[in-house]
Amino acid sequence: EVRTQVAMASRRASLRGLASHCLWLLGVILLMDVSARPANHSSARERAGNREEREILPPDHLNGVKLEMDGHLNKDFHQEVFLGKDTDGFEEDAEPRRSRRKLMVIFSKVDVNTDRRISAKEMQHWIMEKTAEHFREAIEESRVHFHAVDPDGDGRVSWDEYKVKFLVSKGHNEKEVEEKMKNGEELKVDEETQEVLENLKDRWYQADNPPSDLLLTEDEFLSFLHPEHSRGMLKFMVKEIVRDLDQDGDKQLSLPEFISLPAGTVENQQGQDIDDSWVRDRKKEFEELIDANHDGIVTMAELEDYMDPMNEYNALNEAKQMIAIADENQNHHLEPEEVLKYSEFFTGSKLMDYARNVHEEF
Ligand SMILES: [Ca+2]
Ligand SMILES: [Ca+2]
Ligand SMILES: [Ca+2]
Ligand SMILES: [Ca+2]
Repeated sequence: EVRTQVAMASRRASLRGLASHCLWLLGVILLMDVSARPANHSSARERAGNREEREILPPDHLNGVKLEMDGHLNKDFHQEVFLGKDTDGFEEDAEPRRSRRKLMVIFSKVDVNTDRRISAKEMQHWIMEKTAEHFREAIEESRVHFHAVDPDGDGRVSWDEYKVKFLVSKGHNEKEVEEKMKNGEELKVDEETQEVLENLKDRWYQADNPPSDLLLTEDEFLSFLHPEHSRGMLKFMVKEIVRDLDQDGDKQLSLPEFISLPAGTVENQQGQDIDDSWVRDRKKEFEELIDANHDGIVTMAELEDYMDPMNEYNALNEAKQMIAIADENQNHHLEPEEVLKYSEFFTGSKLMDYARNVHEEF
């Protein structure tokens, strides 16, 4: 069931944010020639898709959720929970001065007791607030997408209606698909599309609350697109991720299973370095955060706790981790200077000359 405490909530960076993110990713890909390399996050192409697909397919990347649908780490997680949907002004270095000021405005909002230091508690509350903001954004977005798949506006979408939309987004002819489905004729779709379709259907069943009629309401459609909004769907997503990574079939993940590289061979040193960072990042995440009882095995329950964006304990852990990264004077708090110095970690953008300007700007 959709969680009510955040029922008004939503998500996802504006299309503008997505576009500039894509450009950035594209730049990285071009620079590093990594098109065939595994990476801890999806490529621009995978993320963007075409417009129709974006509207009706569940996104691979969920803002404020630690793993993507394909089991990749969400590399932007810390920025997403620090900035919420408010990423404007941190997208390029055109106006570093303005960005610094903006960052300091955020700093003073996080610093609730105004002692000019961010404590773990303050950061935890901030993360929870920003997560709720992503929830609200997701709800907004899902509402728009729901109208796109429910043109007659009766508030219910059948699996067949959705399937037609999906196939049309894949380049099939709408009339033809509808005709064939009506007559119970077989549709010719390629293997990849067929596989996606089966996964989507599983997910559709899962999002359909009892009594199941295969018709999704707007709330159910939200949990179809955004599993992070529903306990049942979160479990489903975890199951799928474990299924994809589990090699010995024990329905748990060992460290080697979690860090093993996706298909692709190591061709050169550049590729090797990227593979190394994939392994390093995932090993750290596995050992420090996901495997909560540190027994070397990640159970479905552990993975579910780790991925639950509304988990306060996680938020506190994340808060502590974020502080530790920038806490140069080791006082377990963040001062303005520290946040500015580590602006790339918090905002995704390097804000130069931090030291010189911090006093005049704050
Ligand atoms: Ca404070
Ligand atoms: Ca296993
Ligand atoms: Ca464990
Ligand atoms: Ca500090």
